[in-house]
Order: sequence, then C-alpha cells, then structure tokens
Amino acid sequence: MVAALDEARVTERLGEVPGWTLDATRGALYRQLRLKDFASAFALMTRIALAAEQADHHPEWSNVYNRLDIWLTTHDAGGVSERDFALARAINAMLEE
Ligand code: H2B
Repeated sequence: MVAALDEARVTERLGEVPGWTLDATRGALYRQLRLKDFASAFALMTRIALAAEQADHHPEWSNVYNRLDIWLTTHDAGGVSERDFALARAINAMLEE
C-alpha cells in the first residue's frame, strides 16, 4: 500500500515533472498535451497504456482528436503518490524521444 503525499509536498516536487500541475480538486497530477493529430495522440496513449500495465498504475485520461488530458492519481491512496510521479516522469521521457 502506497501513501498519498500531502498537497504542499506535491507542489514542492512539481519541478521534477515539467509540464505537470496539481489538480487539487481531483487530487491528481495533470497535464494537457496537443499532439500532431489523432494518430500521434493514440500512439502515445498506446505507449502509456503499456507502461501503465507494467507498473500496474493506470492513468485517468480524455482524448479529443489531437488533445490528450491526463490525470495521475493513486486510487488506493486517495491522492497523489510516488507512483504518480514515476508515471509522469515516464510519460515526459516518452515525449522527449
Ligand atoms: N492505478 C491507479 N492510478 N491507482 C491505483 O490505486 C491503482 C491503479 N491500483 N491500478 C491498482 C491498479 C490496483 O487496483 C490493482 C488491484 O493492483
């Protein structure tokens, strides 16, 4: 069982995950992406899905054409945990490739 980080701690650590903000209402790390087109967005979602399965940690997300909104929250902990930072870092690494 993983523990949720408190809001101040999450805010403090946002520098580790450029592009992500705290969505305090949802208790989640949030990032909005605009890809080239739908195919690019869905390709990225596929990669994220595979990483999520491997880590057994899954995103909440919404996709409209080339836009992808991602919320990372740890349901088991009721907030943002280390696992969300790990997935945010992994997604950022994919975007840098
Ligand atoms: N994903 C996320 N985002 N939060 C969780 O707490 C979580 C998960 N728990 N994926 C996992 C699956 C858990 O339900 C399974 C049983 O390991």
